[in-house]
Amino acid sequence: EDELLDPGAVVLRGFASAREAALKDDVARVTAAAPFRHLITPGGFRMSVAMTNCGELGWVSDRRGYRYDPVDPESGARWPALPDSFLALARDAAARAGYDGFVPDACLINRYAPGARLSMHQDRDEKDLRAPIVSVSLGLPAVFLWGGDARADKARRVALHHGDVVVWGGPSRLRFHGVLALKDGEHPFAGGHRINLTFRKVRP
Ligand code: MD3
Ligand code: FE
Repeated sequence: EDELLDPGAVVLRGFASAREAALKDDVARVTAAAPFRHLITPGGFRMSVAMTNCGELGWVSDRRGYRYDPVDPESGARWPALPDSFLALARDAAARAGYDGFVPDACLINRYAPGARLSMHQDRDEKDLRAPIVSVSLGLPAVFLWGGDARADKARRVALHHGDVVVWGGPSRLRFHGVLALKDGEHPFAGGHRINLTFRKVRP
Protein backbone atom coordinates (compact mmCIF):
# COMPACT_ATOMS: atom_id res chain seq x y z
CA GLU A 1 0.00 0.00 0.00
CA ASP A 2 2.85 2.42 0.77
CA GLU A 3 4.43 3.63 -2.49
CA LEU A 4 8.19 3.94 -2.67
CA LEU A 5 9.04 6.93 -4.89
CA ASP A 6 12.76 6.48 -4.46
CA PRO A 7 15.04 5.20 -1.72
CA GLY A 8 14.01 7.29 1.30
CA ALA A 9 10.81 8.75 -0.21
CA VAL A 10 7.50 7.09 0.67
CA VAL A 11 3.92 8.07 -0.22
CA LEU A 12 1.37 7.12 2.47
CA ARG A 13 -1.93 7.37 0.59
CA GLY A 14 -4.76 8.75 2.75
CA PHE A 15 -2.70 8.56 5.96
CA ALA A 16 -4.11 11.88 7.26
CA SER A 17 -7.74 11.35 6.21
CA ALA A 18 -9.01 9.97 9.52
CA ARG A 19 -7.61 13.04 11.30
CA GLU A 20 -9.02 15.70 9.00
CA ALA A 21 -11.47 17.19 11.52
CA ALA A 22 -8.74 18.04 14.04
CA LEU A 23 -6.42 19.22 11.27
CA LYS A 24 -9.08 21.56 9.87
CA ASP A 25 -9.72 23.14 13.30
CA ASP A 26 -6.01 23.53 13.97
CA VAL A 27 -5.22 25.03 10.55
CA ALA A 28 -7.99 27.58 11.25
CA ARG A 29 -6.57 28.41 14.69
CA VAL A 30 -2.99 28.79 13.47
CA THR A 31 -3.92 30.91 10.46
CA ALA A 32 -6.13 33.18 12.58
CA ALA A 33 -3.05 34.00 14.71
CA ALA A 34 -0.56 34.06 11.81
CA PRO A 35 -2.45 34.80 8.56
CA PHE A 36 -1.37 33.53 5.14
CA ARG A 37 0.77 36.00 3.19
CA HIS A 38 2.60 36.07 -0.15
CA LEU A 39 6.32 36.25 0.52
CA ILE A 40 8.77 38.08 -1.73
CA THR A 41 11.73 36.11 -3.10
CA PRO A 42 15.26 37.50 -2.80
CA GLY A 43 14.96 38.29 -6.53
CA GLY A 44 11.94 40.51 -5.87
CA PHE A 45 9.12 38.24 -7.09
CA ARG A 46 5.88 37.69 -5.15
CA MET A 47 5.33 33.97 -4.56
CA SER A 48 2.03 32.67 -5.96
CA VAL A 49 1.71 30.28 -3.01
CA ALA A 50 0.55 31.96 0.23
CA MET A 51 2.43 30.84 3.35
CA THR A 52 2.45 30.90 7.12
CA ASN A 53 4.11 28.84 9.86
CA CYS A 54 3.74 27.29 13.27
CA GLY A 55 6.30 25.80 15.62
CA GLU A 56 9.51 27.17 17.09
CA LEU A 57 10.84 28.30 13.71
CA GLY A 58 9.13 29.60 10.59
CA TRP A 59 10.44 29.73 7.03
CA VAL A 60 10.49 33.27 5.63
CA SER A 61 11.73 34.95 2.48
CA ASP A 62 12.33 38.60 1.66
CA ARG A 63 14.77 40.74 -0.33
CA ARG A 64 17.53 39.76 2.11
CA GLY A 65 17.18 36.00 1.51
CA TYR A 66 15.58 32.83 2.85
CA ARG A 67 15.85 31.86 6.51
CA TYR A 68 14.19 30.27 9.51
CA ASP A 69 13.04 32.82 12.08
CA PRO A 70 11.40 32.30 15.51
CA VAL A 71 9.37 35.48 14.96
CA ASP A 72 6.62 36.25 12.45
CA PRO A 73 7.85 39.41 10.70
CA GLU A 74 4.24 40.57 10.14
CA SER A 75 3.32 40.61 13.85
CA GLY A 76 6.67 40.69 15.63
CA ALA A 77 5.41 37.77 17.78
CA ARG A 78 6.58 34.17 17.94
CA TRP A 79 4.86 31.79 15.53
CA PRO A 80 1.89 29.86 17.00
CA ALA A 81 2.86 26.60 18.73
CA LEU A 82 2.63 23.31 16.82
CA PRO A 83 -0.84 21.89 17.56
CA ASP A 84 -0.87 18.39 19.10
CA SER A 85 -2.73 17.05 16.04
CA PHE A 86 0.12 18.24 13.79
CA LEU A 87 2.87 16.83 16.01
CA ALA A 88 1.18 13.45 16.33
CA LEU A 89 0.54 13.17 12.60
CA ALA A 90 4.13 14.07 11.70
CA ARG A 91 5.55 11.67 14.28
CA ASP A 92 3.26 8.78 13.26
CA ALA A 93 3.86 9.24 9.52
CA ALA A 94 7.64 9.40 10.00
CA ALA A 95 7.57 6.26 12.16
CA ARG A 96 5.54 4.43 9.53
CA ALA A 97 8.24 5.33 6.98
CA GLY A 98 11.00 4.08 9.27
CA TYR A 99 12.00 7.29 11.08
CA ASP A 100 11.27 6.75 14.77
CA GLY A 101 11.41 9.71 17.14
CA PHE A 102 10.79 12.49 14.57
CA VAL A 103 10.03 15.71 16.47
CA PRO A 104 9.68 18.65 14.07
CA ASP A 105 10.46 22.19 15.19
CA ALA A 106 8.96 23.90 12.11
CA CYS A 107 5.77 23.56 10.10
CA LEU A 108 5.39 25.58 6.91
CA ILE A 109 1.76 25.88 5.78
CA ASN A 110 1.36 26.50 2.05
CA ARG A 111 -1.94 27.59 0.52
CA TYR A 112 -2.45 27.16 -3.24
CA ALA A 113 -5.24 28.98 -5.09
CA PRO A 114 -5.95 28.06 -8.73
CA GLY A 115 -2.87 28.93 -10.80
CA ALA A 116 -0.49 28.94 -7.83
CA ARG A 117 2.64 26.85 -8.33
CA LEU A 118 6.04 26.13 -6.85
CA SER A 119 8.92 26.06 -9.32
CA MET A 120 11.65 23.42 -9.07
CA HIS A 121 13.84 23.91 -5.99
CA GLN A 122 15.79 22.11 -3.28
CA ASP A 123 15.10 22.41 0.45
CA ARG A 124 18.51 23.18 1.85
CA ASP A 125 17.92 25.86 4.49
CA GLU A 126 17.80 23.27 7.28
CA LYS A 127 20.83 22.51 9.45
CA ASP A 128 19.80 18.93 10.22
CA LEU A 129 19.81 17.05 6.91
CA ARG A 130 19.54 13.62 8.60
CA ALA A 131 15.97 14.27 9.73
CA PRO A 132 13.21 13.51 7.21
CA ILE A 133 10.62 15.98 5.93
CA VAL A 134 6.94 15.06 6.28
CA SER A 135 4.46 16.67 3.88
CA VAL A 136 0.65 16.49 4.22
CA SER A 137 -1.67 17.30 1.29
CA LEU A 138 -5.14 18.65 2.12
CA GLY A 139 -8.02 19.95 0.00
CA LEU A 140 -7.71 20.12 -3.79
CA PRO A 141 -5.34 17.69 -5.53
CA ALA A 142 -2.07 18.77 -7.13
CA VAL A 143 0.60 17.36 -9.39
CA PHE A 144 3.91 17.12 -7.60
CA LEU A 145 7.13 17.14 -9.65
CA TRP A 146 9.82 14.76 -8.43
CA GLY A 147 13.14 15.62 -10.01
CA GLY A 148 16.72 14.52 -9.66
CA ASP A 149 19.89 15.80 -8.06
CA ALA A 150 20.30 18.51 -10.72
CA ARG A 151 17.73 21.13 -11.71
CA ALA A 152 17.75 20.01 -15.35
CA ASP A 153 17.04 16.31 -14.58
CA LYS A 154 13.74 15.10 -15.96
CA ALA A 155 10.96 15.16 -13.34
CA ARG A 156 8.31 12.52 -12.65
CA ARG A 157 4.73 13.61 -12.01
CA VAL A 158 3.02 12.34 -8.89
CA ALA A 159 -0.64 13.17 -8.16
CA LEU A 160 -1.20 14.07 -4.50
CA HIS A 161 -4.74 14.00 -3.09
CA HIS A 162 -6.43 15.07 0.12
CA GLY A 163 -5.02 13.08 3.02
CA ASP A 164 -1.87 11.85 1.28
CA VAL A 165 1.31 12.11 3.33
CA VAL A 166 4.82 11.90 1.89
CA VAL A 167 7.95 11.26 3.96
CA TRP A 168 11.25 12.31 2.38
CA GLY A 169 14.57 11.39 3.89
CA GLY A 170 17.97 9.92 3.37
CA PRO A 171 19.14 9.94 -0.25
CA SER A 172 16.01 11.83 -1.43
CA ARG A 173 16.40 14.74 0.98
CA LEU A 174 18.14 17.10 -1.48
CA ARG A 175 16.21 16.20 -4.64
CA PHE A 176 14.77 18.97 -6.80
CA HIS A 177 10.98 19.15 -6.56
CA GLY A 178 8.06 21.43 -7.37
CA VAL A 179 4.29 21.68 -7.77
CA LEU A 180 2.43 22.34 -11.06
CA ALA A 181 -0.11 25.17 -11.22
CA LEU A 182 -3.23 24.23 -9.24
CA LYS A 183 -6.38 23.53 -11.25
CA ASP A 184 -9.76 25.03 -10.37
CA GLY A 185 -11.96 22.93 -8.17
CA GLU A 186 -13.91 22.65 -4.97
CA HIS A 187 -13.16 20.45 -1.95
CA PRO A 188 -14.99 20.32 1.40
CA PHE A 189 -11.74 20.66 3.38
CA ALA A 190 -10.50 23.94 1.95
CA GLY A 191 -12.98 25.20 -0.66
CA GLY A 192 -11.07 26.32 -3.74
CA HIS A 193 -7.62 25.75 -2.25
CA ARG A 194 -4.95 23.16 -1.64
CA ILE A 195 -3.23 23.28 1.75
CA ASN A 196 0.13 21.61 2.31
CA LEU A 197 1.75 21.14 5.72
CA THR A 198 5.52 20.62 5.57
CA PHE A 199 7.12 19.44 8.82
CA ARG A 200 10.84 19.88 9.30
CA LYS A 201 13.48 19.55 11.95
CA VAL A 202 15.62 22.60 11.32
CA ARG A 203 17.84 22.57 14.42
CA PRO A 204 19.93 19.47 15.14
C1 MD3 B 1 11.27 16.49 -1.43
N1 MD3 B 1 6.26 22.32 -0.74
O1 MD3 B 1 7.41 24.16 0.84
S1 MD3 B 1 5.86 19.38 -0.01
C2 MD3 B 1 8.18 23.48 0.12
O2 MD3 B 1 3.34 20.73 -1.84
C3 MD3 B 1 7.58 22.49 -0.81
O3 MD3 B 1 3.67 22.66 -0.92
C4 MD3 B 1 5.55 21.48 -1.66
O4 MD3 B 1 8.29 21.91 -1.56
C5 MD3 B 1 4.09 21.62 -1.45
O5 MD3 B 1 9.40 23.58 0.14
C6 MD3 B 1 5.96 20.09 -1.60
C7 MD3 B 1 6.85 18.03 -0.35
C8 MD3 B 1 8.31 18.15 -0.18
C9 MD3 B 1 8.84 18.98 0.76
C10 MD3 B 1 10.19 18.97 0.94
C11 MD3 B 1 11.02 18.14 0.22
C12 MD3 B 1 9.10 17.35 -0.90
C13 MD3 B 1 10.46 17.32 -0.71
C14 MD3 B 1 12.40 18.08 0.43
C15 MD3 B 1 13.19 17.23 -0.27
C16 MD3 B 1 12.63 16.43 -1.23
FE1 FE C 1 10.36 22.21 -1.08
